[in-house]
Amino acid sequence: MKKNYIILMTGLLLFSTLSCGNKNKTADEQMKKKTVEAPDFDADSAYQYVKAQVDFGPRVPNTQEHVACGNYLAAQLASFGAQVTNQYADLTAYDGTLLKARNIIGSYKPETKKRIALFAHWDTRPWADNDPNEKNHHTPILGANDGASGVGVLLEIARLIQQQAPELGIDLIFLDAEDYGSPQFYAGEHKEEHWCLGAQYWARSPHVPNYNARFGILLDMVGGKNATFYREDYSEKYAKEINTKVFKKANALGYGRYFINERGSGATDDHLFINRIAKIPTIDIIPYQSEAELSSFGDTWHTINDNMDHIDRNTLKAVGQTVVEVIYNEQ
Ligand code: AHN
Ligand code: ZN
Repeated sequence: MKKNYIILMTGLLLFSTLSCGNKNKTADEQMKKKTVEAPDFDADSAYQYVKAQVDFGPRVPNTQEHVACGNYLAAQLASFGAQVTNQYADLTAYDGTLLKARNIIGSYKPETKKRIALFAHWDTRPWADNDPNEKNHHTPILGANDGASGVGVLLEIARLIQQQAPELGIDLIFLDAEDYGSPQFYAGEHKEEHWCLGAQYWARSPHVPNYNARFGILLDMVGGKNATFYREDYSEKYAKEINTKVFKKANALGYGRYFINERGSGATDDHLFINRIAKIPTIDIIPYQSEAELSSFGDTWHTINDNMDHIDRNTLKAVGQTVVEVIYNEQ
């Protein structure tokens, strides 16, 4: 009896102490804030959306597979209740090739000013130029991880948003022509501007004039087995607080073996141009594997092995659930 009384008193004391910092909020409002329950990210569903893209074959700009997959993605977003914007653009590649590019945007609560932008690239690389076998260097990759994984996670998030809307407006932005950067066998000059052409275009002319978002999250190669994500260096430079928010949340959810809360190296990726040009603080969730033999992005990166055999639902879940919890907890 006495013991229970002590526990009760301690509880009351703790409650009143915690309450002090929030004098303007009623207890009800505070309870409400704590119980924002984020929906459950279904990794099997996300996996199917990854596979559906890979089933089209490589999605290289200026090919019919690319057109077909673009149509599929726009139709999926529409079926999940998003307002879809197709942003078509003729973009010039490193070698002068004109790319018929298409950024595909799915917007929720488009009238709301408080927004979060989630990005992934949907095109795939025309060359497996990092393959151990030189014979494969001119073969297009399937891009199960490099491209499809991020988009698959975002399609699953679209499905969840239709069932239960988060408070903020959300834009799911599928960027094109990320991976047309000059191949390793190209004898000319290699520049970072050769990459991320769709992102550069969107950052200069967003789908909505004067578009802004509180922050952005880019997902790139988020489906690899035993992937480890570090605090990518450009993300740290431009959006440190977002990195902190995401890595804290991932670790609280028990995904600490995927999200290592340490500084990683920098990646020339879509978020770099979104930060520099659109000035939206945006992080990149991208793997870093120092021990990998072929690439620090993992052994299948830009090889013909970037296929469904190397996609792991557990990684999709860790990333997907973390992003879901982050976006549903923004007010
Ligand atoms: C480079 O660092 C050159 N590229 C990283 C961006 C990328 C390519 N993501 C997927 N493919
Ligand atoms: Zn790539």
